[in-house]
Amino acid sequence: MDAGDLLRSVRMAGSPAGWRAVRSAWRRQRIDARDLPGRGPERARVPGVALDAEPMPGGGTVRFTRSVLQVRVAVGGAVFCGWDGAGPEPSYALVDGCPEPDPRALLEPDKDGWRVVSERVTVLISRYGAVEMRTPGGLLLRRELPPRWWDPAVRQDGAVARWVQRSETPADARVYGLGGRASGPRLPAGGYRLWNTDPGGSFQPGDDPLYITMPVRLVVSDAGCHLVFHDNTWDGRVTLRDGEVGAGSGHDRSGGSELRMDGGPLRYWVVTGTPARVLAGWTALTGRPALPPRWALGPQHSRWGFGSQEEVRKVAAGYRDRGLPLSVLHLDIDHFDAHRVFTVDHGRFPDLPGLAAELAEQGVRLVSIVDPAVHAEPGVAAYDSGTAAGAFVKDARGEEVRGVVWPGEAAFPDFTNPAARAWWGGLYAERVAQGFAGVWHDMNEPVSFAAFGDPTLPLSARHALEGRGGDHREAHNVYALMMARAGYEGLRGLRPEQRPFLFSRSGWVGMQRYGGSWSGDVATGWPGLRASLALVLGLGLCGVPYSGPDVGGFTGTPSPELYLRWYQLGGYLPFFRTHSAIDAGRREPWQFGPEVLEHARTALAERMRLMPYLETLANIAHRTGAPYVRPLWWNAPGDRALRDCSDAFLLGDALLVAPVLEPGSRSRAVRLPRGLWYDTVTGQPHRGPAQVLLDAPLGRIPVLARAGAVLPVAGADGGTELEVWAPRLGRTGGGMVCVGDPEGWVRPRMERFATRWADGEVVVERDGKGAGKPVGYPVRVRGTAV
Ligand code: NBV
Repeated sequence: MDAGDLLRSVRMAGSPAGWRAVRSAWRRQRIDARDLPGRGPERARVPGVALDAEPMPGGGTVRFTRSVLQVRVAVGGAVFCGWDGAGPEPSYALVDGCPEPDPRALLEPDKDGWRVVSERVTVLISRYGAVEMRTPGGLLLRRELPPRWWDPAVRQDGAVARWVQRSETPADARVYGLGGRASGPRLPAGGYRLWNTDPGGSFQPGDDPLYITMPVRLVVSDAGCHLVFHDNTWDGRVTLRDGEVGAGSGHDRSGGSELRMDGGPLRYWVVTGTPARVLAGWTALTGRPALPPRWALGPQHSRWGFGSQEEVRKVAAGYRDRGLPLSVLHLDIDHFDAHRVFTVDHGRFPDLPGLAAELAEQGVRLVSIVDPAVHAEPGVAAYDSGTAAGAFVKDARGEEVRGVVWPGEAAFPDFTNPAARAWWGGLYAERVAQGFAGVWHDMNEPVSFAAFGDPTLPLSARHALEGRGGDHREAHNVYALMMARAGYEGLRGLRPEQRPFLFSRSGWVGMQRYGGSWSGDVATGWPGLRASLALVLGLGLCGVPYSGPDVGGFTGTPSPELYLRWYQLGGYLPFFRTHSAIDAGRREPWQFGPEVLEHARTALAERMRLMPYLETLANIAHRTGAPYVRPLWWNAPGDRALRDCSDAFLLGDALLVAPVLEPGSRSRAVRLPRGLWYDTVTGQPHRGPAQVLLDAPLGRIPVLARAGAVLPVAGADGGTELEVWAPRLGRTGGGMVCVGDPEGWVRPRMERFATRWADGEVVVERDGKGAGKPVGYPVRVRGTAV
């Protein structure tokens, strides 16, 4: 315990809840001191020199004096490398296990070792165990240096080898990803921990780690893009070092990184290609993103502390009376009975099903928070049934592990146990019966309040890990992922005709299979606004495209200007929800004066107009893994200036959104990718690549449309129409429409459209499979010939 911890515990011991947190922290420490295997003496090891190699389908195995490396190219082009006998399975990340090997890729001798040549990537293995990934043209994408291990000198139960691996990337490479990080989306040089963590209170840029960490990096360089994923759920640390492009001297210093893990296998996947190809390959491996129901793309409002059914009704009426669209209201833990999950405080929420039905008539859904911790008190239904199902996490002696969360003393479901998942999924029947249309998973890092130390379960706590058995060191990072699986499968079983709506604060690789996420407790302030964009972009590049911030920030009260700028950004993000803490100010758009209300109304109207486009993007994400919200370099990864740009983004292929992230700004510089871009309000064309200064009055943020874009929007009568932005003279353009089943599973048709100039006019036609058929939508052409 350090001085800070001591202070925290003395402060906390002043209240009953605080005292419980002190006791819980002590308890956690005691259990770990008793049950966690010590590190003991360790011996360092490197692979040594290569002895021989054996080809296998997709690649082969190279044997070194003190280790062995397996390299295997899978169908689709992803490369797997596993050291020390690590294979691709078992894995929490892979959606369908390991894909088949590509039989055309074979290990063969090379001048200083071996190589595996495949369609998308060439893998070179040196005699000392360095592994290079090169483009088919021979350009270096990444070089992994020979790994190092620290093996336990004495074999003892639970003692594990730790490893470290350094890698090099080209000097101009930029790194993105690692889950949800508050600085970015381009990750600055520095250290990043791989341990899902509730930062406590709130966070800002620079706070790290946060709720979702993933050993996933997307690297963009002149040579090309690749994604590297170390399939290991243990705690670890990535250190990034910037490269230096030698100014004219030609001496570049390569960028680099070091990955240090506290245990678990040394195995990784590399996916190469254009950004779109990488995300397609990545989500083929780890699962395509779930398609949210249409209503989840509409405007949403939340608050911790509505406090009563009447208040919820009033908020809905507030929107309705002002003619503001509202799609979802979220109920936080204050609607539970004594903070117990799967219960209702019937005093303050006497008729939730009635409220849900009444709101549904107005087109408003209710979403419920769900926390994993169950009040450990006999007589509490979820506790009794969980105990009977043997679902709770136990310690090494077989005793239930207790923590402290909102309801007090709590037990934690072991979501890595299939039987516990099935039991938990069944509990959602109660939520469905209360009229909730979707769920919001919180506190699932998991959090157990602690006056000192890590606010989570003891590291020695036992987990089923699908029957393999292990402890919290291995299970921690996949706790929320498996809670999402339990919730998703539960909802699917309970309401098979509807697509589940689920979003989760914590998670890991593959969480997109079950739903989305949100920023968590982002601090109210201009830095928080910036962090909320970084999170959405970063998660999207890790395969999780549906997310958004607490609009207005979680804490305190934003200035009217900050609130409005947050609102304007949020309107273009997949998950658009205002939310705040119980002791924070309100977040209804009418709380900030008449001027803000009118501007928020404009933002809402644009959101509603873009609904068909957002639905199309949701379907594209679901089919291809391409996020709705993309960095500016998405179609131009070779443009170095765009790689550092963190203050604007592409919404699909058609729009470029440049939010205002600073107080007092009424204009802002926008870096444009190559091509012609129209200001969507003034219609003025701008040619990229360039940096342009655009007006950003309080009433709007700059949004540009790509010349030639065809996007579906809602027309005045609510029907879908095509908004077409004139291509450059002599050029063509196009777009897609994918609008279908709002809540069910009927797969919508993907309609493609092309646009071109003919006889001085812009014409639009069906393209692809539908070529020759009538367009079928009203068309509105915008932009002038340039
Ligand atoms: O359930 C209360 C809050 C919730 O409003 C917030 O969105 C979560 O991120 N929850 C955290 C727990 C309390 C945080 C102090």
